[in-house]
Amino acid sequence: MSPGYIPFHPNPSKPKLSPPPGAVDAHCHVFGPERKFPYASERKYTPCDAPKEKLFALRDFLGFDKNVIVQASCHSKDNRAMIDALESSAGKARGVAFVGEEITDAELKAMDRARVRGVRFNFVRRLVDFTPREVLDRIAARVAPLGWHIVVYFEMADLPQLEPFFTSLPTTVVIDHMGTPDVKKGVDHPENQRFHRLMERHKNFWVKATCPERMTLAGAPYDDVVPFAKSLVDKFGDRVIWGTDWPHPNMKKEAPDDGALVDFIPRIALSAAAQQALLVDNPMRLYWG
Ligand code: 0GY
Repeated sequence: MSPGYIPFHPNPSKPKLSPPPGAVDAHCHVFGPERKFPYASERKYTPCDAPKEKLFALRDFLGFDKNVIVQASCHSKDNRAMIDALESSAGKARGVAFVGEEITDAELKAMDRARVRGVRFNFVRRLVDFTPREVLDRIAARVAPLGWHIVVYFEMADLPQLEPFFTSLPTTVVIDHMGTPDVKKGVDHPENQRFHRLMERHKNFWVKATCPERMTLAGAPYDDVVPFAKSLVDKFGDRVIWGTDWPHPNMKKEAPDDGALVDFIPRIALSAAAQQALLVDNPMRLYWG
């Protein structure tokens, strides 16, 4: 583990919310175990192992049915731990990979058979090295015919420079972590409103109402993040998904209680219909359709 790295919560609470049958945790990761799936040499942090068995046990404990497992930067382009988890899930997991353009069409097809449904483009400088846009364009053009989408992770201050590229992508585009707003600026800040306009104008854009624990200044139960997440659910209710982000890499102060994260849901999706869309219908359309 990197010095100061905070492992996931050892003993999360049972959420008060019972998720609807078939609920999907649409953003989580598997890390290692290192002895079987070593971390990438180019990684920017070394996490604690967070293997598939622990993820599936958490899924069951929280009352969820399925997972979308997103490749994280600590495994870089070595997608084996993620794919191994998909293959052990009895159809209850889909994946999002991280690939370079050296990947062959045969490898992409094999990933598709393993139920990978997207690639992630990560623009967060503390996590990854820069990849030229032309390379990303070529990868996008190759995954589009598979029906895959592209997940983008960035910090909201960088949106103006990234937006032309995002809107040129030929696939569905899924935005990680609400576009990572700066909570202290507020929902009505031009930066966040620009992001809402992007979502309004481009119906191929989806968003994850995830990671209040990363953005909050107030801490749990994340009151200061509720308006950000709720406004996305209210406005884009048929293009928003939710996930735990377990095992929560790179937390600065403490590991979040996953039960408390689940109990954030009824504060952002107030009705049973909104929860059904957020947790079941939307992720099912995007990943199991
Ligand atoms: C996340 C967020 C983080 C890490 C990664 O790829 C990654 O390593 O995604 C982060 O540190 O913000 O999505 O879990």
